[in-house]
Amino acid sequence: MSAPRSSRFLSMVFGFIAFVSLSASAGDMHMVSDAWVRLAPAGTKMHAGYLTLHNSTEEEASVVAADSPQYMNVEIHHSRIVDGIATMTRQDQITLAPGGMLKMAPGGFHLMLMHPKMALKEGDAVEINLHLADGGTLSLKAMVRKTGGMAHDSHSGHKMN
Ligand SMILES: [Cu+2]
Repeated sequence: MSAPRSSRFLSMVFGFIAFVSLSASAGDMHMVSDAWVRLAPAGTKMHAGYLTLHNSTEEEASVVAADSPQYMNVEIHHSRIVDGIATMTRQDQITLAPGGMLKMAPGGFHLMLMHPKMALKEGDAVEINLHLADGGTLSLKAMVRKTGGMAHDSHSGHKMN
């Protein structure tokens, strides 16, 4: 006698769970951690931002663009050493395999935050939006810090290609 009632209750519960997962935006299925922006001397026109991306979905995920209300322009860059000189090149996108992780760090991938609209000091939060290939957006805040805990870093010596 109570069976029909409990099965109806269960189907309501499962229906609710399905609704929640379907209504989650694409961006909710990815995670960003350890986001920070390197503190730069006043007047610096480009700041480097770093974060760790996790793709918790079962499909490839790509970040295709980024922006911030605090900067005129944001690009995805990759640093590397060419003939002993640190250079950085703009990337059209960053792609993560299913379940993949990418840690942006000095000397590798970074967000190039260009032409700040206001001065930043240590402890400030930078709002960053990452736009995904599937149309989703990841919004996050990155803290302004002096370093990311790495003692050796040649980022300041690099120049644009
Ligand atoms: Cu750069």
